[in-house]
Amino acid sequence: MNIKEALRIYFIMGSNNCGSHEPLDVLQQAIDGGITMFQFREKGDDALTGEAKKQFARDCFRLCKQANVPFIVNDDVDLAIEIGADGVHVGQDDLDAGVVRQKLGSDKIIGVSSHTLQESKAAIEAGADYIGMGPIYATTTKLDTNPVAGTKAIQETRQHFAQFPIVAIGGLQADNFAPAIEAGADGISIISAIASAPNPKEATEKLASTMKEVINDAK
Ligand code: 3NM
Repeated sequence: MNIKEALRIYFIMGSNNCGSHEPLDVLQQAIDGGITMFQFREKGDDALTGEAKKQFARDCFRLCKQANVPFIVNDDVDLAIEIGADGVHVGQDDLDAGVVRQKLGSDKIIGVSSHTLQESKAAIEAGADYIGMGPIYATTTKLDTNPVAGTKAIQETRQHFAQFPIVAIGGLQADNFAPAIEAGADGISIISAIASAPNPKEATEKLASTMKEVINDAK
């Protein structure tokens, strides 16, 4: 798998991100609209737990598998191993990437959230396959984010690691993500611009077509 291409339109979702829409329908629409990777992130208020969480993860994984969309689990390494997910994403307060690598083995994808060049270096040394950097803009989707970072940390990480896969996150939408790509990100991670859109498929198509234009312009 080409990780940089998989990061282009990286949709993140949990059952509590979808408003009145049915979460599996939102995911199917996002897949039909052209997402390139999916992260199962069942966290925060009203998140599913136990068997219900596991069943929802399996249902999301099935939709992703049918479409060849890589399926990454946020934080819950045991769940990822149990269902055979393609990888795990961890934050700075979660398990260390090196420990996750030992548990998952060499052929799974590991992503790490990073906010600074220092954190990026540590994640890369620990064996991460990609890093997620943000929040680029203000977001109301995750309440405990770091302060808004803009694109400076991405630029610094890109200067030190010319080829390492980086995805931007936080408040990104079709009309504002270009600066993150211009700063060196390979793609965008999105929750609300897809999950809260009136039409998730159309919203994804718009993100994907804008991404093509931005990448061509950045060349
Ligand atoms: N992590 P939206 S920001 C899950 O900065 C997450 O590390 C962030 O949601 C970070 O696309 C964020 O709706 C939420 O802004 C992204």
